[in-house]
Amino acid sequence: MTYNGPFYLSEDEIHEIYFYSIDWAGNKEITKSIQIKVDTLSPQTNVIISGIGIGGIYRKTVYISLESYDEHSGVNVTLYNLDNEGWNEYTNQLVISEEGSHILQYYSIDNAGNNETIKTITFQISYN
Ligand SMILES: [Ca+2]
Repeated sequence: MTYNGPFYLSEDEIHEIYFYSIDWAGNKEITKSIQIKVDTLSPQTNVIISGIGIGGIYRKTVYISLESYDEHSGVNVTLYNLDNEGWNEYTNQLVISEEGSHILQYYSIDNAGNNETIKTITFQISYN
């Protein structure tokens, strides 16, 4: 194809573009290529909560894992905010043993800068 001006890549995938120029004398430049990743999809984060209890009320320590997945560009970071103490980067399983009601918010950002909508779960720890 002859280049006529800017063009759009809208499909979510890795695009490989090959290009070269030819001068008036017919000399062809070496073919070059660039890779362009298009990613419009937000990541998905799932919460895995484990502990002893039923119906969101736990009798002992609660363990929370956040598993994230992203199509195309991959997950850059997963963030969580436990009991409104502020946003932190998720790296390891969360261990919560303080009695009372808890609220956990979480979401991920992919390598293209797409933010997942913040998700929220609530649970309670009661030793009695
Ligand atoms: Ca994505």
